[in-house]
This record gives sequence, structure tokens and C-alpha cells, in this order.
Amino acid sequence: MTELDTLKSALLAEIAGAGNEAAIEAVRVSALGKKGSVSELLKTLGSMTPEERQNRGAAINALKTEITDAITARKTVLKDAAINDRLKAETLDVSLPVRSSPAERGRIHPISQITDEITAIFADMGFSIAEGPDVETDYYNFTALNFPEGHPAREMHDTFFFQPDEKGERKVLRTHTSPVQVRTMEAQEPPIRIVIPGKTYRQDSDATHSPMFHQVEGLVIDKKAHVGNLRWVLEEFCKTFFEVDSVVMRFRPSFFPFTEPSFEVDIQCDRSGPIVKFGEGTDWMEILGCGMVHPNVLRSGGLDPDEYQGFAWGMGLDRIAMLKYGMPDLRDFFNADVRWMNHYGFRPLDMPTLFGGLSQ
Ligand code: 2U9
Repeated sequence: MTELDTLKSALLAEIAGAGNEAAIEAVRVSALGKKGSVSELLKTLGSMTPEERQNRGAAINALKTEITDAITARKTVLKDAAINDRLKAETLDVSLPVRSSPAERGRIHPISQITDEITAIFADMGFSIAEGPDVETDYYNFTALNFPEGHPAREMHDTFFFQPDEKGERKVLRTHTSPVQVRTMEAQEPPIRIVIPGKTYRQDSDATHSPMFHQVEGLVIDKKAHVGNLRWVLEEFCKTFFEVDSVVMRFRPSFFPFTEPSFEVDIQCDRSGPIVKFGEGTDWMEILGCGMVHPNVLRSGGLDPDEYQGFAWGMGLDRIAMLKYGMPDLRDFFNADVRWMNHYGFRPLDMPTLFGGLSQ
């Protein structure tokens, strides 16, 4: 047995014994790699005489071919075996229905949806969104807004008061988002055009009142803002929000400490059927309050009422959402019932926009 035969038998045995793809690759490198046993033999061809090359050279080349073929064949077997093992281990039932993604299953709460709808409308008119703290000082919630000390209007708000702190100051849960407007007037030069969505709190609870509820308020301040501008802004808002071409609105005189004159605004509608229809009918529904900012409130915000004037409005979101989406009881909003959310909630990727539609 020649030395080549011995090497061949050893390599063929190694090839047959390689149990996986890594092992056969190791055999290939040890035989055919740069410094492999067969490659080393091939390197000796250069120094052989032509006669030697004819015999021994041909034998070395034949060995190389045989080993290469054997390795290739074993590799194929091992690769197939590896695939079969994987197929056995990884069972995947391709006939199962596709599981919906969290973005599909999740729902946007109607209050978030209505907040997005309303702020989208005012943002389109050039308003910025402003926010402020839920826990307020008595000053920002009442005094700066022209509620005199001891005035019954403070009690009318059914305020949640905190225990007085060490300085005797009694904080409140804000009863309206109006403190944010005062803070904005202090911080920002007119012209001011802001909308303020947020949580508000009053001690009240029944089918249409919740101790925590939501408002959107708005404020415009500049040198010439007047009641005509106020009417236009609110009419444009209502047309877009209720998705009708025209609305009839009724401005009734009212009283708020922070506005003078003040109005309550009704929108004409048809309440004869199971759902309220806007832009038609002979009924009226109150939707918001508004007015020209009281000179005392302008002064609280650091503005001279002889130089600046403005208008403001406020609306309760929860009742408007109940109306628009046809929900019977406000308390369901805050029960965190997933079945209710599946029924009344909105799909997360259907963001309300003026061009894409608000709530379809
Ligand atoms: C500043 C000046 C004026 C905000 C206004 C109303 C009228 C109003 C109610 C609607 C239903 C509250 O949720 S509700 O009970 N709000 O009627 N709000 S004018 O006026 C302001 C606010 C801030 C500095």
C-alpha cells in the first residue's frame, strides 16, 4: 500500500465519520485547505521530473479529485439531514389565521379621539395647543379669572380643595382649563391664539356628569379681536366638527366672571329621531359658552385692556362626544371595559385630519 493509498483511506474514513456540516468543513480544510494534506502533495509537483510527474503527479491529482467528490457528496447528505432535522423541530402551522398586530387590536378612547378632532380643526385655523397643571393655585383658578374672594361662583364650581399647606395656601384641582390662558398671557406677547384641551374636576356625579371631565377652551388676544371674529371661528369650527355645509347658531346672553359680554351658544338641530342631526331641524342644543375677555382678566395676564382685547370660549368634551358618537351614559367612559372600548373606540392608525375625514 502506497503512502497515497494510506492517506486516501484515512481521509475517506474521516469524511464518512463527519457527523455534521461543521465537521465536514473541518475535513475539507485539513485536506484541501492552503496547508491541507492533499494541497501539500500538490505543491511537490513543481519539483518533479517530467517522468515522475506523469505517474506520481497523476496519482496525486486523482486523489485530489476523489477526495473533493467525496467531500461534496457527504456535504450534500449532511445538509439535507440538517434541513430535515430543522423541519422536524420547527413545526409551523401555516393554515392558522394571522394574529392581528397590537396596532390593529388597540383602540383609541373616544375622549382622545374627540380631543384630536377638535385640536386638528383649530390647528388648521392657526391656533397653537397649550397645556398646564391639573393641580392649581386658588389664584390661577379663581382670582386671576375675576372670581372675587368669597364670591358664590367659587362654590358653584363644586371645587375639590386640597388641605392648606404650611403657608396656609389651599391648592385646588382645576375646575376649568382657564388657568392655562392666564399663564399663557403672562408668558407670551399678543397676538395669542391658543386652544387648551385637558382634564378638569368638579364634585358632581350622575349619568351626564363625572367628577373628572374634559374641556377644550380657546383664547384669542390681539388689538382688534371682536365678537364678529368670535362668531366666525365658532361657526367654522361647528361646520367642520359636525361635518355639515352650514350651521345656524344662536348666541344667548349669559354670565361668566371671566368674560363680558358672555354668551351661551346653541346649535340648530333635529332631535326627533334616535340620533341628533345637525345642520337641519327646528330644535336647539347648547354646545358651548364664550365671550369677550373681561378687562380684569386681561390685567391679571399683564395686559393693558386699553391696548388689547380678545375673546374666549369653553366646551365640555364628554357631553359633545356622547352626542356625536351616540353614547347613552357618561360613566361608561371611565369604566375601562374592553368590550365598550371595542365598540366605541377608534382604530389607532385612523388619525383624524381635515383632509382624511375626522371620525370615519
Ligand atoms: C381666560 C379668559 C376667558 C373661557 C370660557 C366658557 C365661556 C364656558 C363652560 C362650557 C361648558 C365650561 O365645561 S363647561 O362647563 N365654559 O362656557 N369658558 S368663556 O373663558 C376664558 C378663559 C380664560 C383668561
